[in-house]
Amino acid sequence: MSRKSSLIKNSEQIQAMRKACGISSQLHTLSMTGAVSGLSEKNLADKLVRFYDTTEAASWAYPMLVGSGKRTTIIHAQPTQKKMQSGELVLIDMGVKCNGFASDITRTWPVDKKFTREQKTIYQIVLNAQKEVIRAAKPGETLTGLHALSRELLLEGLLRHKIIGKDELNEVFPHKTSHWIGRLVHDACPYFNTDETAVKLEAGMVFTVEPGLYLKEGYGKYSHIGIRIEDVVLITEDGCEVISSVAKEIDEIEQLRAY
Ligand SMILES: [Mn+2]
Repeated sequence: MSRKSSLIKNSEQIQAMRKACGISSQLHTLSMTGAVSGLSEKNLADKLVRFYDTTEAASWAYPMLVGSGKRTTIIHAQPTQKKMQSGELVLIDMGVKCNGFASDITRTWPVDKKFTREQKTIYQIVLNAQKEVIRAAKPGETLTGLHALSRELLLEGLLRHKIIGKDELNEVFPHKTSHWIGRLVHDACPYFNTDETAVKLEAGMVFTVEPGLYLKEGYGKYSHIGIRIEDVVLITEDGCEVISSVAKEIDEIEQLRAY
């Protein structure tokens, strides 16, 4: 099979990815419902494992990440015994596999019923970038181009709120916006052609859109806020379709948190 042909998924493969995304979406939605204050990250992960056992998922696509409080600023935080506390955020990056195909979804939500004002500000910057990138994803575009758009929007939002200087984006957004996804969560498909131009998006290609901001120490009232929002996107003939389906607007998340 050529490198290009594994980039473009057939209808059976897309069906498998829809199923994996559907189950993972249900798991994420479940994670957001119910009180978690005082539970550990591990307790929350265990709750998801129990629900996973009742689904038709074949396996996890990768080890689940659960970070709370300042651990949301760690890009790959494995769940620990740390207790989730009022005022903190929880970041969960989790996906299952079905019929050999992976999903990869991230959501960030408050331990409490509502986001704080500072959390909302950062969340809205990330969400805006994520939605704008999805709006721009269509045949002929490239992941390189979408990443540039994502960076531009994150920087503009942070500068508007005077949270970082214009040269500081790499410190708070140290990863790419997208990766291919398929049989593997990070599908080993090429990002560049042999002539070094970026691979152009075509109908049937599937990738993630996952901008994030990770504010560690030194950002004043915005310190210790880490937010990533990740969905799985399928390129269609004239645009794209988000095949993961979990609440991501602030009011939708707060409704789920209103246990
Ligand atoms: Mn990912």
